[in-house]
Amino acid sequence: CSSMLMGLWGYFWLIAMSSGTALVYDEEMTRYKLLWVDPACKIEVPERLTVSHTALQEEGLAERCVSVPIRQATDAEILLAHSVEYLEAVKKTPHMSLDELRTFTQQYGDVYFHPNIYHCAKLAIGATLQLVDSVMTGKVRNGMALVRPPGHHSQRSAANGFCVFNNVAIAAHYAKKQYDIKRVLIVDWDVHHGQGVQFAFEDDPSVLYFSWHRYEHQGFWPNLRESDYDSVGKEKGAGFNINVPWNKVGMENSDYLSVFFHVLLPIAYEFSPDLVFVCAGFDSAIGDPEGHMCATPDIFAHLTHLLKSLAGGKLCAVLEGGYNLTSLAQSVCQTVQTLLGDPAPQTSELNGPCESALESIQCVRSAHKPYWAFAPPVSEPSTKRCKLAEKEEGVQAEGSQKEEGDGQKAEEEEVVWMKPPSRLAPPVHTEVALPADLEVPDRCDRVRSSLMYVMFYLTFNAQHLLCTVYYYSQCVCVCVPPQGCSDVAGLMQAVLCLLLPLAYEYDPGLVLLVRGPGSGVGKAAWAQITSLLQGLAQGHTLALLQVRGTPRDILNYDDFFLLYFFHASLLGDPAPSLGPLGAPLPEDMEAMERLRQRLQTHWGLLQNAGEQMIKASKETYSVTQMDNNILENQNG
Ligand code: X5A
Ligand code: ZN
Repeated sequence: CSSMLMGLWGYFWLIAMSSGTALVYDEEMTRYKLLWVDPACKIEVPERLTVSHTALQEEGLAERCVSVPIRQATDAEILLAHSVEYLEAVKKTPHMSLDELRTFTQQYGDVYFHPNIYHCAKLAIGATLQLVDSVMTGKVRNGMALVRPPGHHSQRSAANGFCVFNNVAIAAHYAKKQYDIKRVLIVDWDVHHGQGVQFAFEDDPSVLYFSWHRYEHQGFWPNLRESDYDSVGKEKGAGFNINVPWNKVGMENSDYLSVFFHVLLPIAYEFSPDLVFVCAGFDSAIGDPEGHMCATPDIFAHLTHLLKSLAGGKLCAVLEGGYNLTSLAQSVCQTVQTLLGDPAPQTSELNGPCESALESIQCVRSAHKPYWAFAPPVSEPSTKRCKLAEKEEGVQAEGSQKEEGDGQKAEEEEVVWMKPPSRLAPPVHTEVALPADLEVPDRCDRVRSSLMYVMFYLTFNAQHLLCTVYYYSQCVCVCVPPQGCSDVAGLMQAVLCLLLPLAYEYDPGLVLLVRGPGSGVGKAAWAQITSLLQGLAQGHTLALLQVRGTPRDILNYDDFFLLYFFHASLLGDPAPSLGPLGAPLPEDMEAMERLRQRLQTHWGLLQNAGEQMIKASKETYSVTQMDNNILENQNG
């Protein structure tokens, strides 16, 4: 019996998810540039690609990736997202004179053409499609395409914002057509709104588009009303477009993570995509002359890590913006290193999001409440606030104008930040302690440290273990699913909106994961929790699997499968998708919300609504009074 069961390790290894990370890049895409003077376009330079690729080589990351060749996109592929007229017009650009190119360019916003850009644009799409094929056929698990020109601003019949064709929109159509894919998630973490992607899928419930972007109450480019939080999608696609406007510059790591925990991840888990695209623009990182945000390059390791738990790990990252060459190169490395599976760096000094970010979070959550199973907001969200934002617009526009000016000054002053320290993966990834006569699973080492062995094998007692670990390592995060989460939807809600934010803010040095007998949590959910929590403590995780009876009783099918899921997710295998989640039970929802409210006074990352707005709706202010307060705050 024992040997038959142990043979199963091999069987599981065979059916296990594909491994490897693709890197799709070709120097040819550096061979076009701005040929005239245009302050709006001068930041989009060929070096953006070369510095990113060189950094990947210097960090030894490029050689660890599977190098996938690029190709040109066909007309049919371009037409998946563009009109014939537009394609035919762009086709003429390689033969145009400089003057003709300038005139052609002028009909679009913030973009430039070059005799070789049409060629590069076809390669950028082709590179993205090669990445999709590599991931979907199982040649690799995930990957990144380093491309120029970027894509997310380009529309059906228009170039825009340095973009000629919409690489990711075409790839999403392509993936749905070529492979049996029902749901695609596009996460656009570029600092600009990818309005081209929004327009492409606005009425399509099979593609969920998420974007955060510098907005400043419509004061920032592309200055669209449609970029605000209330553009939730149209008709059948209502609820499948998520816009998070940043109304102030200087957003930090905590603001980005807050939006992931309280907006994107709960919706993404409920949606359950079959494939994830990232519109990976790094102008949302510190030092960027466009974004003026303060999130550091290592945050992209965490954003990537959190997204890897979706769609069974099938993730395609495609470069969009990013104009500070130092910040760009570092951020690309953080992203690729996380795709490769190295533990994410420690995230110190996290706290609650700023007031402006909280307002945005509350607005998005209330706009999407009709479509997704959010916990009821703390207070009835303010139609008041929306009115207020409109009334404020005059004042705000001036305000943002001023900030824009300050921002430009800051750029000249040059922002500085620390280069992320190199991330070292320990030589042994996962050790397993099992009774001596049982074979350890593939790809694991048997625990060698006698301390660990004693802890696991002899005590087998959670209470005792806790004390021991606490004594030896000083930092412990104890993870207990809150009482009452009786279904997987409720459990995941608790993990995403309570456990993760709290754990990230606590910043443990070790994660201890205890699974008692009869925990009621299913195997796939355990795999999810195990994967997600590995973003903490540099991946240092101690999983304790308690089984009934003596250690030898582990030889029953159920425990064996559970052990398999545990060890696979500890090794970094993608957790299996849980499938679309329904709404948690109302009583679980209430219990979680009460807990969240109680804890948010101590843990800022648990907040999901603005201070002022909570006060406002509690005390039923008159609109005039609110206006006064806001004006006072602004003056103060
Ligand atoms: C891809 C991207 C930005 C265009 C900014 C124009 N485009 N002001 O980041
Ligand atoms: Zn951008």
